[in-house]
Amino acid sequence: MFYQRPTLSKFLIEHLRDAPDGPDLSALLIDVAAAVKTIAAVVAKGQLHVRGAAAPDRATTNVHGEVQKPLDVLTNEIVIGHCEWGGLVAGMVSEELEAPYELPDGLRARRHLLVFDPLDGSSNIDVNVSVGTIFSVLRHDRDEAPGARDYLQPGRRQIAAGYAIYGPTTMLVLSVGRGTHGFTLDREIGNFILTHPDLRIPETTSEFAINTSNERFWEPPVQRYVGECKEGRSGIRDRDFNMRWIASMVAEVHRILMRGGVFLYPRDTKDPRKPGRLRLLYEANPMSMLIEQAGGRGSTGRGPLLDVVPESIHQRIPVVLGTREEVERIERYHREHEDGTDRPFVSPLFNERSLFRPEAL
Ligand code: AFP
Repeated sequence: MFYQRPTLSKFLIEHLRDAPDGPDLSALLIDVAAAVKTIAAVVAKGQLHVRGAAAPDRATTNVHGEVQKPLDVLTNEIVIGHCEWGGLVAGMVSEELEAPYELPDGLRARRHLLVFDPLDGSSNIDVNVSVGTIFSVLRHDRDEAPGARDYLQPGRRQIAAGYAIYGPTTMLVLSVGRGTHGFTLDREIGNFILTHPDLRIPETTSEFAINTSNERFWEPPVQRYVGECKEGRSGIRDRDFNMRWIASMVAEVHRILMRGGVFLYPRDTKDPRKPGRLRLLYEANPMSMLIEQAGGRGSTGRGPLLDVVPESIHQRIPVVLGTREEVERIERYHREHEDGTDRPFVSPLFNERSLFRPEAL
């Protein structure tokens, strides 16, 4: 019967029964879920929420120099408020805070570090498009309070990762290292119900997601891959592709977990100081863990994302993730470009049948 489907709490008790620190990790993830429920209620109110309303005169900027929306600030406070009191975390890193958040001594515990982006895709808030919260849990094995260096662990060391997506339904998708599982918020009983156990990404896909307005800044391997997808059945891929771009990483990753696909936010020359737009610790790493636990692959384009050793807590990184065979093809294109064996993509405008042949110009 419907009321017998596992709740998040039951699922965590079963999956973490034998894990080191299992009960504490379960309790921390329940606190994160409580923060997600609060954020879902605030996001659903939109402009009706006193602090949700856009107040341009009170605009602030975050560590990345990006204008913070009131909800960016409020959701950050909500996550910290729900997760600092339980004596389960030693410290936190948030996209919205320049330095790691240090807990008051009485509240600090040894075990876990919580890293999160409280409101991903916030540029979509004003146009009522799905947004999300992304989180990652790392281990902290020292008695002393964590410093920034304690967070600089490769993604392979995550002990849990997940996201909430605030869409037509509010869902929580998470992994504790034994598969990727989806829970739907039943607002009537206020509980997350396991609705998508053991998510598996389909082996093949004909859907890619990238912001094509950056095309002129992409590196050749990415131009080659996307160009071949756009050529569809008239090119070497021999099938037509579909393109999506929601500008909300949580929504893109959710679509990939539900029906396959590949997401790219690659390194580009638009701002040579930035090796990509997305942040390693609280966007790329948790999403890569979820994707790999569901049978996909997360990559920088040149190698596994989860093996990258972070250099700073807000480090940016190129991201290519999704259906394994597509990500491996993109990695192969990067290798072929670097060893000079690639076949640069030539737009159909310049093929032998067109008037735009280079020698004809
Ligand atoms: P915001 O949180 O500032 O809206 O950025 C969202 C994001 O980090 C990620 O969720 C999107 O995939 C990506 O940026 C969208 O970037 P573009 O606006 O350059 O398309």
